[in-house]
Amino acid sequence: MPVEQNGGNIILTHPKGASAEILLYGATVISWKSGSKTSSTPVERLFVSSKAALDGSKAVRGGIPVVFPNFGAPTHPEHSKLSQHGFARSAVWSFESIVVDNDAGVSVRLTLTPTPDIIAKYFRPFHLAYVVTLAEHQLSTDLHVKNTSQTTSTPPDALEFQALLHTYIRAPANAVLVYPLQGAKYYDKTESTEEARSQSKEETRAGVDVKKFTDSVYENAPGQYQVIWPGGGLEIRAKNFKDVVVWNPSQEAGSKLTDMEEGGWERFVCVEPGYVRGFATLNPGETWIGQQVLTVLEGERTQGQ
Ligand code: TA6
Repeated sequence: MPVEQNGGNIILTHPKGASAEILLYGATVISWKSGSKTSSTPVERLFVSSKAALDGSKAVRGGIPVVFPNFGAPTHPEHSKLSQHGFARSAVWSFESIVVDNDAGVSVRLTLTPTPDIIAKYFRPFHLAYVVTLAEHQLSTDLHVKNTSQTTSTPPDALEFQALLHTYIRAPANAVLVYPLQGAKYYDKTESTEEARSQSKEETRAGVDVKKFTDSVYENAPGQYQVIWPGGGLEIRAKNFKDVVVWNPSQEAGSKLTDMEEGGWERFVCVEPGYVRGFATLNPGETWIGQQVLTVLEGERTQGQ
């Protein structure tokens, strides 16, 4: 059965063995199991903390949380009542439809429109669609944002937002490297003062590691990334997500997260395509689509190998 709904979970199954599981809560992908070109045995590719709440009580610590309309603490006046990373990852989405179901793969579409809880904190009309597509060795997640305002004011009733896919990649944090960020401008959120955090730096490393507490926001990043470690790897291709965040809390910050399993920070790197520096703007009726395509790299030659 390529698509099954089990209560609040959607389970996708590929004819060649890959699978994915999505919580309607937050439209959070909580599992992606895939083989590779060198091994057909499906392996879990995402990290979800064993202490993560999967009952809808709080945002999932792991998988691919959807961040909208603000990244981090709110900075836009319209987002002032919202919590860190916005409401999309903590709202219950609707399973709208099966978009594709064939030998190449399976695709489902989830949607979110303003609920009373959202309206109480955020007044703008919007329509979100999230299309998750499972192929043999690939998982795509596309976020569609539409400004559904019917206002014909001048200036137009613009929707200003940030969006990011907070992807937790299962990988050995002491050995994983992220390419190609050398030369990219970034902001280091681990700096101890706001002044230092707001100063841009230039990435000098060919491969970015996360052997220490890392929380880096790369602006206008390449849009295609290789996340590799001895014996494994993923490629991330991003469209319209002009920035990318690389995060690992290490023990320093990870041990303070109540829903982070002991030592969990040793088993993942977050590489998060997003539009987080500045705000994307949509006039009434306009739609923006941010896409992330994850592809298993095992068995492929990659940078640094
Ligand atoms: O994407 C990195 C980040 O913004 C970090 O600063 C850290 O806060 C992380 O997200 C996790 O945020 P959360 O709200 O899920 O605990």
